Amino acid sequence: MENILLEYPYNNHPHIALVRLNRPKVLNALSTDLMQELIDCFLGLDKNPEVRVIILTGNERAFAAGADIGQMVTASPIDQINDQRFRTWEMLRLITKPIIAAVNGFALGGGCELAMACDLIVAGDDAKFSQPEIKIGTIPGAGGTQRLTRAIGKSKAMLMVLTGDMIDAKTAFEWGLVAKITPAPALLQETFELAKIISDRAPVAVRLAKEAVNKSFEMTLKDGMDFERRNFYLTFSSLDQKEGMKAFLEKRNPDYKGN
Ligand code: CO8
Repeated sequence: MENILLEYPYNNHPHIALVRLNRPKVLNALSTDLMQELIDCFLGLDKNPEVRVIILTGNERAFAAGADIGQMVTASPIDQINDQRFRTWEMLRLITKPIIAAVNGFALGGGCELAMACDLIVAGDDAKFSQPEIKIGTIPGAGGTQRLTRAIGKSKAMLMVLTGDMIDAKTAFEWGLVAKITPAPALLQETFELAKIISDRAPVAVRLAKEAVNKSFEMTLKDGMDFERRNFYLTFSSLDQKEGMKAFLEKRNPDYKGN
């Protein structure tokens, strides 16, 4: 892999992997190759039964400053269809394990969209988010008009998408785009602490919960409630559900095996 770095186990933790976007010279611009490496890496981690939580990060200066403008400047619509660059983005939805985006610096355009495609965002207090495509004559193409609107509401999404201007981490937190803010130097440590908490939870239930929350974006309330109920029932076929409830009654910590 040339464009990303994988640390697994991360901090010697057997259930946590860290994936780092690694094109620092271009502020981690998301080239087609980078996205292909990223999805291949995620699919591998998703298949590994030991991995329970994935952290995706960039560097201090940038999470990612967008799709690679150099690759798009002369592209025709047909070029974009032929190189299937959106296929890799679509495949992010296949990952069943939780992915936490740990964002320092710029998360712009495709970078903001990539962070939003993760399950939750933790931001350093220096993080900056925007959908700046309008400033370069185009519009968001990987969820910026859809996920952002669902996260922060129509009026604020319009403000960001129509002006292209950045918002800071505090604003992103207040608007509900970001789950948690940390001092920038502590971002990875605090995200790791959060990942540890999630990795201590019953892995099958975590995956079913992630799936159900994501369905809320795609279903009516009634269909979503039905879907949730089925996943709820499904947890009762796992040994971890028995272990979790028994451990509670026996006043001890559960020992989840992921089955
Ligand atoms: N693509 C390619 N190169 C980039 C990108 C980018 N998105 N962002 C920064 N770079 C490069 C710069 O060209 C520069 O390279 P060089 O040193 O060779 O000149 C280097 O990174 C450092 O950048 P700057 O010198 O500009 O650094 P500054 O601190 O002055 O500015 C900014 C930082 C504000 C982040 C500025 O670089 C910027 O505005 N970048 C572009 C942001 C942007 O417009 N992003 C949206 C891109 S379009 C998009 O994401 C659409 C997504 C659609 C879905 C995906 C489909 C595949």
